[in-house]
Amino acid sequence: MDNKKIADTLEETADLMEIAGIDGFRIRSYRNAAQIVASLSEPIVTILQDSDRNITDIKGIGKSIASALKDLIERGSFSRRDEMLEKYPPTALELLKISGLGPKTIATIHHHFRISTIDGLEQLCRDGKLRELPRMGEKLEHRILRGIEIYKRNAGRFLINFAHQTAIELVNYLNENNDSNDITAAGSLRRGKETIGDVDLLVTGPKTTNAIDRFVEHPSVNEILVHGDTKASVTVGREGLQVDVRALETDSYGAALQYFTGSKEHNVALRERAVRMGLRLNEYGLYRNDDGTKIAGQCETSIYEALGLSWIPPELRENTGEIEAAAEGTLPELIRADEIVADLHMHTTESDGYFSMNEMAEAARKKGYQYIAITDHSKALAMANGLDESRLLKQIKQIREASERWEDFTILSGCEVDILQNGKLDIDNEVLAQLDLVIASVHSHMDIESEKMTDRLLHVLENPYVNILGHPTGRLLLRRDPYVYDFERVVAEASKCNVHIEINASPERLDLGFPHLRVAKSSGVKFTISTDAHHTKHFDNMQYGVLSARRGWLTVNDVLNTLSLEKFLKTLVR
Ligand code: DGT
Ligand code: CA
Ligand code: CA
Ligand code: ZN
Repeated sequence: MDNKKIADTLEETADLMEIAGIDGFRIRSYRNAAQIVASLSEPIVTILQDSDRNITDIKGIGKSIASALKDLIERGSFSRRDEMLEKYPPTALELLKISGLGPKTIATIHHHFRISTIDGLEQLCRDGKLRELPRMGEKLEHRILRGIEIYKRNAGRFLINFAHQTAIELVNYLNENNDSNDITAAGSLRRGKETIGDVDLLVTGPKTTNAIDRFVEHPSVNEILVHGDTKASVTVGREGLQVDVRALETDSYGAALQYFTGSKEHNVALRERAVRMGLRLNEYGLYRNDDGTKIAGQCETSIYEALGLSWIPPELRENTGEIEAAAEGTLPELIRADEIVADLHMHTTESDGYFSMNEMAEAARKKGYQYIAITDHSKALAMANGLDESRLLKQIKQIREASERWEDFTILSGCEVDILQNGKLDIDNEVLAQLDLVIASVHSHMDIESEKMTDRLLHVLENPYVNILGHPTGRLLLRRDPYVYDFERVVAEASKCNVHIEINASPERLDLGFPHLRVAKSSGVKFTISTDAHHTKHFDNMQYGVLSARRGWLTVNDVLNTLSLEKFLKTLVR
């Protein structure tokens, strides 16, 4: 068992414990352990087998977790896990993925109806049986049915960070063989799409057959779907993500890369353009129709050029105007990850984060940032231990002091303030006035009518202390649809009164995303890209936020956390 698998198993057990209603502290210890194991650089197995070492020496691993880890490696399970699996079949875990359905409800439903599958639950709601239970009504049935609909619509899709990390692992593994093949990820992953159906790898070079044979032997491969000389298809991990590998001739690599990057809509439009020019485009190259001469194919740029276009960044290839812009030479110069100098949304142990303010700051500084903002939750979010006015004032003081330590790095005091149902904020204006930066976010009452949500958000913009609208549509990818409101009107107003729009880089949100970003950009509003980090490792999610921004055609001028601190602070003046 490798560390990732161990971490997954611990997480899964924690999920089951949650359904079983076991005390939160214990659950947290499993989740913490999962995080620790996942981030270890050395296999747990190696440490366990070394008689001179003790896994309890690892920070955060106590006695009971240590014994669970030992059992897990020896026999593939441990007593807590056995106990949970005896109570709840593994299908119950799937139920946790349904939005609007918490562990407690799942436990109650299981207790009364012995139901622990999605289909069973769907039937139960359709038959109107759930309302027979205390505190459960028609409304909950509808909410669950909607959750199931979203779940089924997204079944078989994966968050980008998971697909991306899987791709990196496989590419590195194939490169270890040193057979000088060239390996690239194409498809939706290369386009930076927020969710991924399957990973498409392309390999070219002298020994592609070796690569394909080696690929299907990777330890995380679950099932081999296809294994030929030039193509293999597998599923990996317990999640079952499909990965395709295709071997290609070097002289048609560019054409293949172009073709398999897609999107399909972009490819169709590009082929039509080729036809109008008396050319033929396919995955092998670009050919003249009259005599069949190949005029491009080895590199992608040459194909676009031969079609009278500048090279189009993959993130734009959705046939939403990029081909026309490439023909006119008006493609935007897209924002790059290395232009980001700050992260402006993060949580610490004061609310629901895993690290202290100082630990977060050190990590951000190490990453090369010039400044950050600490933005813990406010009091309305009680389950995240949100801060009230007096705790916030204390934190502001601590931040000012901590920030003094560095000449080349600044911590701004901020807060992710809750937007109440009536559009008011849950922290007094006198205290907001003391903060460097205020993010206002909706975390509750997301189901209200469009008109009411619009008014609610417009009301937020009237508060002179608000600087940024956090995760502006509230979507949770694969789980929860955006809340509904007059988006165009709200961003137009935000632009007018100098409130900025967040691109939340958490892979579960990527909010704003395409196509909202295009609408927002055309209103002239400015953006910040932030990770909403609850853990130092979440800082790495910035790359996905930048990809989203690129998919929204944003340039460095649209994104404010590319500015020096001095210039950035000026953009906060309302
Ligand atoms: P996904 O996997 O659902 O996240 O999205 P993609 O875009 O990666 O789609 P996938 O894996 O089915 O195919 C990869 C690329 O191959 C796709 O973006 C464009 C190209 N492709 C696949 N099928 C077709 C097709 O029928 N026509 C054209 N023009 N291109 C195709
Ligand atoms: Ca794909
Ligand atoms: Ca595919
Ligand atoms: Zn939030």
